Amino acid sequence: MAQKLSILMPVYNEVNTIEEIIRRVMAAELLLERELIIVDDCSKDGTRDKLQKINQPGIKVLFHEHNKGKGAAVRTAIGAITGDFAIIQDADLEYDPREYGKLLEPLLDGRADVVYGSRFLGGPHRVLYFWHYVGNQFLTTFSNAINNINLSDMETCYKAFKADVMRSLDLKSNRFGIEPEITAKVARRHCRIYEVPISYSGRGYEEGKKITWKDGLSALWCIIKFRFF
Ligand SMILES: Nc1nc2c(ncn2[C@@H]2O[C@H](COP(=O)(O)OP(=O)(O)O)[C@@H](O)[C@H]2O)c(=O)[nH]1
Ligand SMILES: [Mg+2]
Repeated sequence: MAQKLSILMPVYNEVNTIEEIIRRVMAAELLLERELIIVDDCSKDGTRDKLQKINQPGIKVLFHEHNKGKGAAVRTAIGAITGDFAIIQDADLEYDPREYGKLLEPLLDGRADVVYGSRFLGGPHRVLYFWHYVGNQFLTTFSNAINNINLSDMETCYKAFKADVMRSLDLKSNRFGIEPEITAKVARRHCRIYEVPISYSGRGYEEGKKITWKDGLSALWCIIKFRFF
């Protein structure tokens, strides 16, 4: 039987991009079968109405009754995985589904248990905020130091897994702590982690970016928490 990729999409207030990202995910060239699992995290901007109308084979839509955060949405999606591999896909247009093939390669040929798509390995990327870059580098370096690994982009959305590995992580974070939590757990289990360069079409705050310095601080706390507690 053909192998399948489960694409996990956490969504919160993405009315301007949701239709286009779904189109791109379903159109991306892929050697595997695919299923798209969308989790609406109680959007209030009309995204929910759009999602309620979806009735397309290969797309599952789940709804949270309250806003719980990206981590919670990813966890809900994990519960619905039926594929052999899984990847996290944000619902904005910052990451490009045409790169799934590249991300899956080390998983499909059996070298890797987990693959991170790195925005900092020379792929084309939009030039954006200095302090985001500094914050990203700091969080990645700190996480590397305490987990003894050498990632270049811990906070990337594009993390691809063998489905069993993803389920076994038993994730607990509800918000953006999900990224340090995944990283600490795959490092502690000595999963074989690969990185591949990806492109990054970052968006500005005027285009709907939501992450702030407070999320950076909470990520810092999560790095410590998931390593030591
Ligand atoms: N900010 C935020 N994003 C959420 C939440 N729940 C799900 N998401 C989704 O998680 C993904 C990452 O968030 P995003 O705001 O794009 O991060 P940013 O691009 O760094 O601002 C997006 O697909 C969001 O729609 C939530 O409670 N808050
Ligand atoms: Mg984003």
